[in-house]
Amino acid sequence: MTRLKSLLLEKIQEHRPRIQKLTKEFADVVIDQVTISQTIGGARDIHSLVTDISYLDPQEGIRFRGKNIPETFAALPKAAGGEYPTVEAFWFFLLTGDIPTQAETDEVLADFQSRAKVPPYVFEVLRAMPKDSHPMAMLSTAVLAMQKDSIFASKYHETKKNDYWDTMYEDASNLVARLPEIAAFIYRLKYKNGDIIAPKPGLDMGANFAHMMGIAKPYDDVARMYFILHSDHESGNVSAHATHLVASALSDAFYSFSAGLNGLAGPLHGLANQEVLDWIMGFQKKLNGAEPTEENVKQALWDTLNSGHVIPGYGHAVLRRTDPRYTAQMEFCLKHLPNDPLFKLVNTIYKVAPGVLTEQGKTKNPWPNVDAQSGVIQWYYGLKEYDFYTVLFGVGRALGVLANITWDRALGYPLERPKSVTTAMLEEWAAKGGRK
Ligand code: CMX
Repeated sequence: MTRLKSLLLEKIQEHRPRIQKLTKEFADVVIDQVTISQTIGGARDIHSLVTDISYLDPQEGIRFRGKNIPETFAALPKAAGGEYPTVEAFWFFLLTGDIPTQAETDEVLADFQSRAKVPPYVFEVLRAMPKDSHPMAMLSTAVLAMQKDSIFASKYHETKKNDYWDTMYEDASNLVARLPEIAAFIYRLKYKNGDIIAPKPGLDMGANFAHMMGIAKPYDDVARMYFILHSDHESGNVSAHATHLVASALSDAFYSFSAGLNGLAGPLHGLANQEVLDWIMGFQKKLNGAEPTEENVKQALWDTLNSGHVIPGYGHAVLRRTDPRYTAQMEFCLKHLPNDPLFKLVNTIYKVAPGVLTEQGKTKNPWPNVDAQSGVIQWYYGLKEYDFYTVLFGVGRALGVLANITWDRALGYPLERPKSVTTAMLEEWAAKGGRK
């Protein structure tokens, strides 16, 4: 057993009594109440999910295992010659909450390499898809195609509930290890005439992804930063929640993560990174060569709002400030591409959009989220096919959601099944002033 897996088992055994105590001794303690507005309005802010892998504070932003983004980057072992930690080190940290040593990180790298064998039928399935399939549909299909090899599913009847986490961990690790090659394959198949670049043994995930994409340094660091930043945002967002929900039926990691990817592909969630670039391209086309200014950006933002559309990359269901994932990427841009025209335009939008959204008065959060900044970096390094951007988000998101469903099985979290009501019931409770 690897050090990661044995440490994970120790952590699981330590954690189980805490959940057992809460459910046995404190089952009826009330921690929340639900309003009609929350029931109709997408269950916003109802405290009904548990995870210890990340926590999202509306003001502070994300903490992974208790560490904010700068603390996470500072604490984890860096890639050789890189500025960012390896994805392998981060995976160890997400699963266990411990900072791995270099030796432990190297062991994850070796373990991933032994797992990173994408079955040939996945490439056949991808090649058979219509050429104009969206890259997210391709990624989700590739993940689902691998379900037939799920260890969790094949051993389900012979596995005791207490050990479900083990086969889930095996599937989750296999998936994480294979996703970069699948994503790079989709990219090269779709946009580079099928000129596929084979993986290179010995490289960490970020470096190998950059290699398979055919993009030179420092894209290896971009990939590491990008996958880590997009990994987890607690459990209520659509991709995490969809993955968790499907896994709660004891569906395996392939079924569950494919479902999560389908949610990530929506324009209000992960597809927003594509939408941001689409908005910028449309805006630049309208400018017809003129300089972007605060005035013409403001006008374009109002045009978008007045046409009934959202401003992509702005707003958030939980955050009430600039997303620290936006800030982390902005810092990268300030260091590596300070004079890039697209970066400058994104900064101009940042100056203007919060004011426009505040003046419009609808959104609870006028500040940018992760998607407002992420495409600029990809574009700068030559990845201009922006309908691919959500795939990058998906590869990163796998780390968080697959770590979560492994822990879901370890802690025996049950089938998720909220209760629905009818409109007439709500009307009756509204008239009585509550459900009495
Ligand atoms: N532009 C225009 N209107 C916006 C807006 C934006 N960026 N953000 C929110 N609003 C509107 C909502 O559409 C809603 O309008 P209605 O009352 O007409 O339905 C109103 O403001 C209130 O919404 P909210 O409570 O502030 O935000 P929600 O929790 O409902 O939605 C989100 C959150 C992210 C879907 C929304 O802010 C949005 O659509 N943003 C643009 C898309 C985007 O960037 N998504 C990516 C989020 C990060 C990620 O998951 O990747």
